[in-house]
Amino acid sequence: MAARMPARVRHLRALCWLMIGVLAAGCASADAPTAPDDREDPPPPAATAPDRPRAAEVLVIAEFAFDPEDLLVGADREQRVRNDDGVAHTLTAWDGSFDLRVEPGEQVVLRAPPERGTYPYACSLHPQMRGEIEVG
Ligand SMILES: [Cu+2]
Repeated sequence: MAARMPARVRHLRALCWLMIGVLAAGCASADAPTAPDDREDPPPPAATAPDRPRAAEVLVIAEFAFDPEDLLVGADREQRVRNDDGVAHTLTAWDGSFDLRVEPGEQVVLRAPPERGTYPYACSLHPQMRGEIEVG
């Protein structure tokens, strides 16, 4: 039967099947980007949550960082600061409210400013070392 069809009809039928195939492939590829496997996972909440200032019995300097980086301390209160590194560091407030040097292995007392507020500071010897003291 099919062998007796005119060549033009056979070509038309082949063209139809080809177009159906192309359309199906087009639909499949259009669906691909919305497939669940292609979605990016949302970032973990911890990565976006800013660090809150917290109180600490001792502010520890270790590996060229202040811990906690954001310290909560009462106005005019004494705050112990310990340097676990092998080099000296300072806590130098940007506004000059305090400037404390802590030798390697030493523990000292920092007197918090009497005024409430946020006091950013840095180590004057290693300016990339930064922290904040929240006086509340
Ligand atoms: Cu330092």
